[in-house]
Amino acid sequence: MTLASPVLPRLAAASLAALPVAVEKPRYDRAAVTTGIVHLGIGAFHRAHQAVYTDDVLATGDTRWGIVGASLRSPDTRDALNPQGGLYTLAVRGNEGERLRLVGAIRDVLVAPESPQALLDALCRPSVAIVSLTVTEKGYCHDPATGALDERHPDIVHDLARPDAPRSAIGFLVRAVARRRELGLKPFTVLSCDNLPSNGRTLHRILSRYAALVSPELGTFVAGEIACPDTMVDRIVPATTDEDRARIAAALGAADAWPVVTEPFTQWVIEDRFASGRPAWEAAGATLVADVAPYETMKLRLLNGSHSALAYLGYLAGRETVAAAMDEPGIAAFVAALMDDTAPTLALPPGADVEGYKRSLVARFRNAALRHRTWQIAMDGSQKLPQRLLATIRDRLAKGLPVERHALGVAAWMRYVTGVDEQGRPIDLRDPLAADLAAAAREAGPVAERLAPALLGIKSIFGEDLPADARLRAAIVGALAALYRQGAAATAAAYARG
Ligand code: CS2
Repeated sequence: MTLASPVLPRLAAASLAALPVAVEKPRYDRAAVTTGIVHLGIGAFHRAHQAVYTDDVLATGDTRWGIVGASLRSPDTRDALNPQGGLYTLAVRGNEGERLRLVGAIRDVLVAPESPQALLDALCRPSVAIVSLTVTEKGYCHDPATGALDERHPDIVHDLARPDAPRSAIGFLVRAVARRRELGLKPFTVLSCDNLPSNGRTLHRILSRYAALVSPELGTFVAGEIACPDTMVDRIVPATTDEDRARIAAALGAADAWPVVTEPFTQWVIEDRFASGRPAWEAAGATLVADVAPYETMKLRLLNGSHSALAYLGYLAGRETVAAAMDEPGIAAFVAALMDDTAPTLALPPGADVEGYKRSLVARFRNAALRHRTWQIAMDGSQKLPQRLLATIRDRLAKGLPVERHALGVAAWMRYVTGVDEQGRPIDLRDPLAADLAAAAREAGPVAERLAPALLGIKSIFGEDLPADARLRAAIVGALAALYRQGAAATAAAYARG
């Protein structure tokens, strides 16, 4: 990690008062804050979303909800944040410029692989009432098509053999649940904040199954006693760049090793089902409801579905960012048409204005102050397609509606995972199934009639039903052939029209 400037002092709690007045600072006594939340996967998204809602709650005077974060892989976030006393800058960028705010909700960051025991100890603190997670889709060690625990996942195999020194979020959670029970502590609520369908229910199923593999009795306890509310989380948070670091350091007059950059929009819908209390996140703008499903489906299919289509088509068309992809008229028209095709599959949340929602998504995608790389969103497609595009395809097939546009989204992913772009340059493919995808692509070659069925045959993505559907197969082969023939920009334009 390179600091923005060797001459500026490092951001620190002691020098908060010296920062420019325009920079918003924590409005509470950080020394009075205690730990109520442990967060697994303390990346940029958590720091731009849940940590900010919690920071607002701390400012209301309820100081029980400080966050201890944990990285399950690398020490980078700990090395950036701990020397700053957990403080970091949130840079909100929209048409009206950039607003800077220092967030103080994070008290400490742990690095799980360096000391699994330190994280287990944190999870077993009596004051901890909530363990939240942003570990990305692949962090659930599940089969994306069915949502079930992948019992052959190397981390799961490892954690079942070494339950005292887990690697996966699942292994840590179940070990901590068991230990708290032995200690007579109240159970924590487990709050998934990832873009999975029915994220809480899915996690509950995975945890219960894993616990049952540890012991049938623990399985029954987890299934019966551990609350995993569903959530819908929404805020666009591109990876921080060195340019962001330099600009923010200059504005602060202090070097922040890892600021986070985001958009003005933020939304959090939470199922109100907590075992041991929760922060009054509604005071910070969150919506607490009895049923998250309609909010989540609308967001996953309209926002994330469009995002993935934009990522693959945009990348193939040589567009580096989402905003640049939206500047390609054919791609922008295609995304609008894709959303029109998605809308009839949604059971809308109460009072939803789907036309307004679609318009707001277009405006958010066009936010050129965010450099959200198409390559970033293209990552881990095998884990994302089922809930973003395939669920919509299933619903449209069941209603007898055409699936050509969603099939183009899938075909663009297929074209992308061949690992070679339209100019013949290699693509840096990141996906837990990268090896399988590359093997399928190598075997089939760049021929739509062979490549489409080869990839469609991957059951953990497409299940048993989709590969067997002749309409879908034909639609994907047709879209893929068009991508090879005329490229992503022209194909998107043609599919937007008809
Ligand atoms: C994006 C999401 O990277 C991705 O896959 O689609 O991270 C998206 O920006 C967020 O879900 C927005 O809430």
